[in-house]
Amino acid sequence: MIIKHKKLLSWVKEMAALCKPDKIVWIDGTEEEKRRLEQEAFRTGELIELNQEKLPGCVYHRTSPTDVARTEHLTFICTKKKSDAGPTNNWMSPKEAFEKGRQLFKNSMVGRTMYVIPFSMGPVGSAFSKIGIELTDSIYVVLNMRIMTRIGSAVLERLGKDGEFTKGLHSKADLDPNRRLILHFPEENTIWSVGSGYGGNVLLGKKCLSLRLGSFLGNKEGWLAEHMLIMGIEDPSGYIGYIAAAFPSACGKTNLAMLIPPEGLKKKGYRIWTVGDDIAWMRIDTDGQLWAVNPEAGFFGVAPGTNSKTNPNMMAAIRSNTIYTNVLLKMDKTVWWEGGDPPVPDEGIDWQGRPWRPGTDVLSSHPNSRFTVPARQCPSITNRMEHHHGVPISAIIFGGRRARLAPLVYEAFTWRHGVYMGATMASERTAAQYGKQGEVRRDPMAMLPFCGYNMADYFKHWLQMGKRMARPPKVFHVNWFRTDENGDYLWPGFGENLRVLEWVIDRCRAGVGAAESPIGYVPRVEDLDLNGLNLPNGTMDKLLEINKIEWKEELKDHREFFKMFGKRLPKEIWDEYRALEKRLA
Ligand code: GTP
Ligand code: SPV
Ligand code: MN
Repeated sequence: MIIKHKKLLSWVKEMAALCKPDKIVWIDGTEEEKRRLEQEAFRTGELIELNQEKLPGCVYHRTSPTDVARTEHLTFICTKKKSDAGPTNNWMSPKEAFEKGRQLFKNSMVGRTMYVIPFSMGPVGSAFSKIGIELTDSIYVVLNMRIMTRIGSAVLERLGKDGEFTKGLHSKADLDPNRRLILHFPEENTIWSVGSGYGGNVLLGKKCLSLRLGSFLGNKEGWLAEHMLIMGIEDPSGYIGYIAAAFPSACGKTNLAMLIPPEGLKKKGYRIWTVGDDIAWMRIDTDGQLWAVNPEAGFFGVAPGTNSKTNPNMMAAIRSNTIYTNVLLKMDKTVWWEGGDPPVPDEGIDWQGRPWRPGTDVLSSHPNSRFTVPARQCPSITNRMEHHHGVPISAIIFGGRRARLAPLVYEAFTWRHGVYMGATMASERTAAQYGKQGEVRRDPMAMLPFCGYNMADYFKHWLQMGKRMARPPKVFHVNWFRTDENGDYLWPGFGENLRVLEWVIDRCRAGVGAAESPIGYVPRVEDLDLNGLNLPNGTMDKLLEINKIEWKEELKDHREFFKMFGKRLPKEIWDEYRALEKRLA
């Protein structure tokens, strides 16, 4: 391979001088290269080959037991001014961060190979795509990037002699959590990640580029980079309404994006088209509408809970060419996880490499164990995957895990109210990030861990986007996770969620009814198609209930949260706060 890009060459040289790899390999993205890398990883034990008859093209990987989720406390936004990172981000000055980083990267690749991965977020050659180069000492990372992004020679060609690219440097180093840092330099278009081998920390195209640097750029250039799934809902007339939905990590994006319609709705003629399951880049086009693309090419999905009932599309997708991480390895070299398809295996090797048998408290798979699979293998994948303009968005949906308070679904009165709804999102913490599980924390637009700049400015940007659109999407909030007195979910979720989306899409086309409440428009029970669902009497009332006393308590928390942004918080947010307060009075 002849590289014509001088800046790229000199940067690779400089980083190699720091990390001191034994050799440098440029990734071309071919099948032959993939086989070679797999063979090498099988030899070293970095990967285990799975049963090629039952799971063709599939491999297995275990991360270090102290390296199984994103580490938000070790993730930093390194802008010159601290105030530009804002109160919700960890901040370090670029000077200090580069110095600390250099110490950790120094000689980190001795005895290893440095792989140079050219990758494109979005179709190669689209004006909306972004190119990055990731330097890494991990074959696991190369093979994951190969699925999650578009990689190889075509990207380098597109970059030409002097194209712009994000400079990504990653080293596993010694995987010591005390020597781990995920550093973002939005002003330098640079990402440094060291000491981890876990997905979101090391697949630098994903959260680091597409969301943290992406959101920073979006604010500058007038577009949105969001932690959202994108899906099309084809109704009986053949019309496809597209929605973008933001739920925090491990709160149901992947599952919703590829749901199978329940029998009754299928008979009516409903069909789902999956566009993306984690990230949306959204722009206003000349038609004054919001259009969305999924910059990724694969799914990095949560394994536990995935089975042929909850997500048949995903089960079909992950039968081949899939990387499994931190799940149970069965004796026949296939895989299983908690909430996977029956039967529960009699024995296996657990995610930490120890013999496992059912019937004890020990989990076979880490709760944040995952699979990496090409999006094109999903039976419901849209044929618009390579379309540069993406899809037009009719509705934006926010949601979280709330055992109480938030009803099944409600609709914002206006875009501005919708921004307030997104800004006040909250959810119980899940296994996708370190920290106390189950604790409710505010997570605006599901972007708390991913917004690469001051969140007050982010709210302002959202408000301005609304003003620039001729017809902004309607905004909704959903909660699939409300529980009863015993802590059991009231709503069956998964495919049944389409009953709620039907109402959402019908609201966008101004057909179906709703009742006005202090927090927004809420469907009456008769506005939803519940045929065939057979929920116990009173369940729907509980799901749609709005408890004013609880909401007044919640409002206090909104206020506390917003206070941290001081004067930088847009006035419109306080206006919405007061309007809600009044409606609840
Ligand atoms: P990230 O990849 O971390 O961003 O997560 P995600 O938002 O894509 O979440 P995902 O769809 O992988 O779901 C996470 C967990 O929630 C899985 O264990 C699912 O089985 C469960 N889940 C998803 N949808 C529903 C639902 O509608 N109801 C219930 N009760 N659980 C759900
Ligand atoms: C998330 O945690 O939101 C994920 C998985 O999508 S990770 O890539 O690890 O961030
Ligand atoms: Mn995610």
